[in-house]
Amino acid sequence: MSEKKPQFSPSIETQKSNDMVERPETPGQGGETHQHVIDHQRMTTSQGIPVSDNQNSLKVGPRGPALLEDFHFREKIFHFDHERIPERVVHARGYGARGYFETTDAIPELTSAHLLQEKGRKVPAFVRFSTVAGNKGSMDLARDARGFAVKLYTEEGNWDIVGNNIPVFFIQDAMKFPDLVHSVKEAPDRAFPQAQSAHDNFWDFISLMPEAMHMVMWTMSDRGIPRSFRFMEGFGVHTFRFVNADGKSSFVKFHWKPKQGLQSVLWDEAVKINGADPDFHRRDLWGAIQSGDYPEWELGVQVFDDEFADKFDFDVLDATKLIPEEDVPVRIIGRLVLDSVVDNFFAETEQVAFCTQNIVPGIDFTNDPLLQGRNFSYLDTQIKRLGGPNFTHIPVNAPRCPFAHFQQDGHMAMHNPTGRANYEPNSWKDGGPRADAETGFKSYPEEISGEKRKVRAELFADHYSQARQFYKSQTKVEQGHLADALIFELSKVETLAIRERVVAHLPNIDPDLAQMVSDGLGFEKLPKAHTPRRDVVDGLATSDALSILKNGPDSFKGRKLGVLVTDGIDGKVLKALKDAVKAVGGMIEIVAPTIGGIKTSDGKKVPADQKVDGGPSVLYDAVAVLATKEGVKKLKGMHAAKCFAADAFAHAKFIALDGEAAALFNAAGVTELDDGVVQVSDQDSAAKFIDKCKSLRFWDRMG
Ligand code: HDE
Repeated sequence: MSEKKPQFSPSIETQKSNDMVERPETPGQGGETHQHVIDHQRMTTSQGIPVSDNQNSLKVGPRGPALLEDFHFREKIFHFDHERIPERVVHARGYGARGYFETTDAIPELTSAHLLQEKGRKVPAFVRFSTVAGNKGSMDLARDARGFAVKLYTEEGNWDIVGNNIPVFFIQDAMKFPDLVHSVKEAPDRAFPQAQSAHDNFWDFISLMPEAMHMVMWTMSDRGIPRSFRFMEGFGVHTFRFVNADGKSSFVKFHWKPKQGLQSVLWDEAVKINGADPDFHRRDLWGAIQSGDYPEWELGVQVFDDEFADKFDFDVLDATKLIPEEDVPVRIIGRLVLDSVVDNFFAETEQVAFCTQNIVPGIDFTNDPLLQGRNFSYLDTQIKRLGGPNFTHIPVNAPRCPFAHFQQDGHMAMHNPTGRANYEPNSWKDGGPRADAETGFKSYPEEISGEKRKVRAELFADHYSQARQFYKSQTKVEQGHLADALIFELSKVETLAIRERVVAHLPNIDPDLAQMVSDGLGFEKLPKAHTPRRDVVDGLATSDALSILKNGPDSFKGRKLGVLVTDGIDGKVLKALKDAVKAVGGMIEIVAPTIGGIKTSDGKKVPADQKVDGGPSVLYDAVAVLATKEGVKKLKGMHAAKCFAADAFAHAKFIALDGEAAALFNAAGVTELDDGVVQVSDQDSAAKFIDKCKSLRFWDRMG
């Protein structure tokens, strides 16, 4: 066989898109390759050695064997083999973005934190949202709490508020965290189920841990299935301290309030979104930021003193309890804006290392036993994941203010000190940094005494009162969702005794809820209620702040309309809808029988964003169907089109129709249309429809 020419040269398809440039060079011509370098840098190894061929390994002749001396090949494969770092043991699935925080109301009377001394002070921020239970590749719409972790690069160091979208937690003492997490994650023998709590292990654990009942009310409510990261609140959860310049301390709880309003999806939608677009939440955040619709949250603080803490019905150090906003109002002091996506997911989102112990002068911890355990845990996690003590050398974790210390060396040290002084005290002229008793971080000098014992404070034993308050604060629609969620989850539990043990907690929360769930599970009679360790505090005032539906948006801004269209429709109606959505800052996507799009009655081509089976109505906040008689005939033959209509209706969405579209709904089994379905024919009716959509759902349809 001739050795002169290689027998095989792989070709690279050159498909053009906006991101691509034409690459006329033909790679892979073995020894003959003459690599054209057109608008590209010359490829090198990581040692900087120029590469001549990136298609073929070094061989003896075209049919091998391969040679060990191919250092380029060896390095490339070696590096690839080491691309992964351990995923987070919890919150593995997450998505980050950059932005800034700005103080809008200075509070020097409460804290000496430099950032909060003056209105207008602004610092860079990095935020990572996440689910808790699922692995890194799991779907976004799992029923779960969401992580809401914020890193503020302040002038006095990094301040991390590592919170969730739910203001309370499942457990009271960090000692129980590994048990909680083991119970919710895949069972160790079978390695399923993934990213869900609807299984025996989780509910077994919960049924035996009544302290979790309050948080369970939250995760089973619509808070567990947010519409996107942009539409959820964030909470610091624990009680922290503010300390002012005079050393006076107050207690504080942190809240992030989305300017976009709160919004969640229905469970049936969540299940379908997970199939249609498992990246729904990350795609949403990416899309919003890329289109310039920057999501924004207000930072609110609930500040209270010892006197309030002493008279409050619950222990402020107990992370399974919240403080109702009606009791201690939330004062808005700043804004967080996310205005930039990351350059590289791994570099930033994967490597960002949040630590609850990252606080700055003016902020301090309390003795919340969950927080104290966390302060210990996060550093450990970072060392394990990032491989050594120098993770603050990674740009996303590095402070943006000057820093100086005598720590040195270790894996991957990037900035080592210069000069000979690497200890202190020393007498050298350039002797390095010194601690500053005046401005350095000082812990609040709280006086503490007590017996050294493994115990919990007595008030922690109230497990049901706030669960009841939460349930009672929901609208009827939300209460229905919560009951349905419990029924769904417990129906996935195979062991009857576990189902019964969970339901036996519910009468202590609300008898109607207990009965609904018991009936929904087909129990012949309601299991006998567990005896609470402490009497349930009845008559706690309901709190509107706890409901999502009472805190929705006041416009369709940031929401998405999906328009299913067919050939021959009136282009003016489509344009009217586009204009109306645009006018309020919403988004629109065209869904069509083929991705090639359609032609309107006046012959204009309208490209599609989605082929109908790739753009189900669950991906949209509201929908429109514009279809001719012929078009409806075609859609009727497409199962996905009928599902588009049937689901939109079943999910209580607002629906706009033009032409013969009603016939599609008929064919999909929706025989009676209601006030949530409107005809659009011009600018005016389109604008009215979009105005209606600001309530997001036509809940009357759900009875
Ligand atoms: Fe976490 N948690 N956690 N956690 N947590 C982690 O740290 C831990 C808890 C939260 O986007 C880990 O860097 C313990 C409560 C968020 O990177 C780990 C306890 C709340 C994130 C860890 C808790 C949270 C984490 C895993 C019980 C809400 C994601 C990866 C005492 C207030 C941060 C990592 C990100 C991540 C430990 C309880 C929120 C293992 C021991 C309560 C948002 O260190």
